[in-house]
Amino acid sequence: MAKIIFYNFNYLLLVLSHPTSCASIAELMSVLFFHTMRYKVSAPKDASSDRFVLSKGHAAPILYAAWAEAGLFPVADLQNLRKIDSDLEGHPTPRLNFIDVGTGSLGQGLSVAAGMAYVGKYFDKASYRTYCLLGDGESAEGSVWEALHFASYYKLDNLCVIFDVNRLGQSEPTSLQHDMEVYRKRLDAFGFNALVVDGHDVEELTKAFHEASVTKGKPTAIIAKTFKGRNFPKVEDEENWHGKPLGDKADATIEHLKSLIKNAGPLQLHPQKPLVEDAPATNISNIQLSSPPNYKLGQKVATRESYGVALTKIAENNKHVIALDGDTKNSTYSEKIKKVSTDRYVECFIAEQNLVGVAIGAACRGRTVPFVSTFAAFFTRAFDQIRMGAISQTNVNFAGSHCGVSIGEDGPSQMGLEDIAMFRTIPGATVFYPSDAVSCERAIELSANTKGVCFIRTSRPATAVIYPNETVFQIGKAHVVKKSSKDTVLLVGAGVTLHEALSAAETLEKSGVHARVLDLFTVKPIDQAALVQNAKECGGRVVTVEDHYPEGGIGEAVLTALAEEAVKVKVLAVREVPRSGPPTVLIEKFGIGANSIIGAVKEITA
Ligand SMILES: Cc1ncc(C[n+]2csc(CCOP(=O)(O)OP(=O)(O)O)c2C)c(N)n1
Ligand SMILES: *[C@@H]1O[C@H](CO)[C@@H](O)[C@H](O)[C@H]1NC(C)=O
Ligand SMILES: *[C@@H]1O[C@H](CO)[C@@H](O)[C@H](O)[C@H]1NC(C)=O
Ligand SMILES: *[C@@H]1O[C@H](CO)[C@@H](O)[C@H](O)[C@H]1NC(C)=O
Repeated sequence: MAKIIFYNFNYLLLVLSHPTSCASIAELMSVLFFHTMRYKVSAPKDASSDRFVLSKGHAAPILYAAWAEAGLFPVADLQNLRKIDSDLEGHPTPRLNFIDVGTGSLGQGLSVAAGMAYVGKYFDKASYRTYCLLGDGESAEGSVWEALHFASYYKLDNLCVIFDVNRLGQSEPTSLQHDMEVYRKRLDAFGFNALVVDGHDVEELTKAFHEASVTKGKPTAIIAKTFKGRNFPKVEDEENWHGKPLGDKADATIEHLKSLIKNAGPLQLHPQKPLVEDAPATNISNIQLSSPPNYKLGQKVATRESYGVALTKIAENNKHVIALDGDTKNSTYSEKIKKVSTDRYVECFIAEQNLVGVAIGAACRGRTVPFVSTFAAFFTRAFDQIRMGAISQTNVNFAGSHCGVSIGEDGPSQMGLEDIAMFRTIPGATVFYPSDAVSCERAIELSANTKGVCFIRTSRPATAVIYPNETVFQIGKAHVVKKSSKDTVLLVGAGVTLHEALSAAETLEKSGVHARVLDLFTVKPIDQAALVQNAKECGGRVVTVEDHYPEGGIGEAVLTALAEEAVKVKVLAVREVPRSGPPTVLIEKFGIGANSIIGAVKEITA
């Protein structure tokens, strides 16, 4: 076989960015891109093409060089690497038309790849394969092992994981260095077809990738023994070269590499196997509830339960809607989707980082509309994945249940009290906080059709239905749920606290104080116009109340919206670590119940 290493990665790239991390995978990338993988250069994100996730995203230059070599864009463009006006950024992002997800926060790519492979095998039932390349240092991340567990449990034989065992990390050698047998045993124990190969031997690599493609019932792990800075004289396998340009060594290194090139290229996708175009067409636009909300005013329903009802309804309407959960499906009510079909539910077990990564992978190329759920509190441990989801331009919907002290007896470890703040920081995110079953169903429907990260915060206690079935909801549009011409204070709540505000307003009315009550529906984007207008109509007096810590929550969102107005705002929120107890007792004890609201109103109207 012709030696097909491409060293176009291009002399310039040796001077910039992470040359040694690229050099260890030159043969791997050559074999993958010019022998093993099937893809269309004319349509890099074609539904039927093989997927490739470079989990060690800092090796971006070689990935860019591979696509340039394949003919997607001129090799000369590589010279724009890391420039402000170039999409060839320091780490890959979907600003580039050949990138599915952003990588570079290490340890996340394999979860995403596992999500893609799950979709390929069980939803698309198509021939495309998924490849994921990781660093050995990176493999110390726990999320990698969560993903390996998921991939083998679901027998993702269309997934091939490649470990670039180049012995070195950033600041020192990796813990296992070149102990290939330890890697092999671990991957074997995790249920993989574990193959140790010489990562610089092209022929061995092509054979291993072939074996991976014919191995059924389990995923394959190619554990490649490599050398960091391969073929860079006096740099190969040496410490202190991570992420460094070669400086005055560059010219000599380039000359040396040129002398090694056996096939000057350009390389053809040859002998590439033909693409099997068997991924079905998908249509994920205009997803609707299969039937409108059907509740009676005053009926008591928990929003977590109406989440399950709505999920089922949109799943009936569109076969690409799927649900994923981390073993909390009978608490979040995501299990209701199983009534449509058990296949539409993906159990990800108690591994929330992987849960989120799998959902991001499942959403890629518009193959599915994922709804991922767990307790709102547990999404915090996947914040890095969620943050990277924004960079990945993901369209994942997150449903966080069991928010706040209103969950009651289970105590503070189970209470989501930071989740609004967390999701509000995500660029472009939509944060829904429905207060009854009707608005919750509409939130789910809107979420399914809204680009970017969507978060739906649901509550555990059953609360009264306050909206007629036919009420129309829009993102960024608040609803005034109690109002008179004599209002002297505006109460802003959501979820359980909206009901506390309503109850406070009724009590206050008896003593002649009229309070208006506003339901934000979405905390982000927030309905600034409605807040300004209603605050003014209520004499500039506002009380916000939320089942969340004050930092980054509803109060701060309202304060920001009203910052330029002549208003006075009192913020009621949970201000200390709460404890176990009955929900109604906790709501009052931690200062967000009707009595606390009445107290705040008396102070602000005094
Ligand atoms: C979560 C995370 N932690 C730390 C870093 C910083 N970092 C970037 S590359 C690197 C070393 C990676 O070593 P390895 O996975 O072995 O890749 P190599 O460059 O050696 O191929 C580190 C620590 C990061 N990008 N992400
Ligand atoms: C996709 O489905 C929606 C809802 O059924 C429909 O309105 C739309 O026309 C469909 N789009 C295509 C391209 O088929
Ligand atoms: C969830 O289901 C299990 C198994 O049926 C049951 O034991 C458990 O009590 C349920 N949990 C909740 C919160 O409903
Ligand atoms: C909602 O619809 C159901 C069934 O159509 C009906 O029984 C109920 O009264 C309606 N509720 C409201 C608030 O209109």
